[in-house]
Amino acid sequence: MESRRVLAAETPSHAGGAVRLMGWVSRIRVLGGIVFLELRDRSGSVQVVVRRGAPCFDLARRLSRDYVVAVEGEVRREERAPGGVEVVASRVSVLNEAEKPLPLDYSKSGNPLNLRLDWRFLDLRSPRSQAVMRALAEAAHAVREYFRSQGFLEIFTPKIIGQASEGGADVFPLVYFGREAFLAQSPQLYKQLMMATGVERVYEIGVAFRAEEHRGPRHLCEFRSIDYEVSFVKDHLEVARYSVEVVRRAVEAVTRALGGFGEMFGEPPVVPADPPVLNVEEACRLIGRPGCSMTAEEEELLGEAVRREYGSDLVVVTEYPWSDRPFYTMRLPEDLSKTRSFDIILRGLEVASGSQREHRYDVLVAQLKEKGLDPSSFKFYLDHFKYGMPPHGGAGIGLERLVKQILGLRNIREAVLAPRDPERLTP
Ligand code: AMO
Repeated sequence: MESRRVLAAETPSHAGGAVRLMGWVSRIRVLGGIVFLELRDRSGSVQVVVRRGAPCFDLARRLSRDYVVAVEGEVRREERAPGGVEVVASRVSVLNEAEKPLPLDYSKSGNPLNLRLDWRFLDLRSPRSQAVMRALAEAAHAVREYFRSQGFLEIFTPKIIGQASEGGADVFPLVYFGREAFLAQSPQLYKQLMMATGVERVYEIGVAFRAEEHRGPRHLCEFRSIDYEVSFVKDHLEVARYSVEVVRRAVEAVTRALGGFGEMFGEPPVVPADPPVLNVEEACRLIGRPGCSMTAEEEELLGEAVRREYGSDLVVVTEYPWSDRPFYTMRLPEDLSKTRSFDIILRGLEVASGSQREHRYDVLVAQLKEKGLDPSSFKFYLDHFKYGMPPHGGAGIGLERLVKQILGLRNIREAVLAPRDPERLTP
């Protein structure tokens, strides 16, 4: 008997030989004198049969779903079995039991999302939820590869910070040895700080915290943000190109890893290398709402219109009003009411937001004041702009939002291991 563990997906290559498998019982049927087990491990599943007369027959009959077992046996070709082989067991041992019934029948679709999230570890045993976790990992991996290939340095910025980077309202305060501190809403100030060091190109995939009272399907209080910052950019359009490429690479990687989308998810989004770019006014006209402010509903309408008009699921929207953007955003020199900013709308939802930054010290101080912020509390940040800060820009892309949109998930909570929202702090 071979003692090395073989994975379910490897069994066909062991046809005629002996194997040792370990995993979960994902199905069990007792038909006359035969017990059929479906054994699942990280690679997939394989059929195991236990015949009456085998020493482990009585034990196998008493197994139930989600028991953790080890099986030893011989691999036989069997046309009727999934994968074309089955393992005829000579030995079955129970590594751990599972209580019955399971609090969540994860083999069924249509379980309420809240129940799935309450029993997340069970939910994550389902092939669909495992595919979502895989998609997150593949997307993050592809993004890292992309940035590395473009000469970006990966950075690791602090998540406990002294001042709000995106404005005050959405920030989680905490007590830091008797002083007020916050959980970082984004690495914004730190990625800009790196531009003052001469590195020129940085990125981070890190956690970001938002104390937003949103309970809808698009927001989390803790999400993963893909951030980058790049020096010597001409304008926000040049900055946006990196975001488009990030989305393209993520779509490609996820599509490849999931082997197409099959029955689990709809079609992957269509993301051309050169997607449509519209300023806010043009976007509003396209959806027949001149003067609109690109609310979530208007983004959805825009998603549909762009698909119709340009055959693209991605659109870059530019020149958001100064009143809607943070203090660090550069304004259009010819019209100070607008900014050199952009959002990336994928299938009708914002997945990225960025801009060229204001790098001129005096203008930056004036912009802080205009936003009602106190420049003295931003001294550490402002200092970087006094001693040789190059022109630069960057963006933030929400990893969960991106995966939600790529897979066409209804709720962002499906695209995160353990969502944090105003109600949920466990698991
Ligand atoms: P912004 O606040 O628009 O920009 O965030 C950037 C991207 O992060 C994602 N995102 C969220 N995802 C889930 N839940 C949330 N509550 C949430 N909030 C934001 C979205 C969004 O497009 N510092 C700027 C970026 C920059 O200019 O570089 C920023 O944080 O996908």
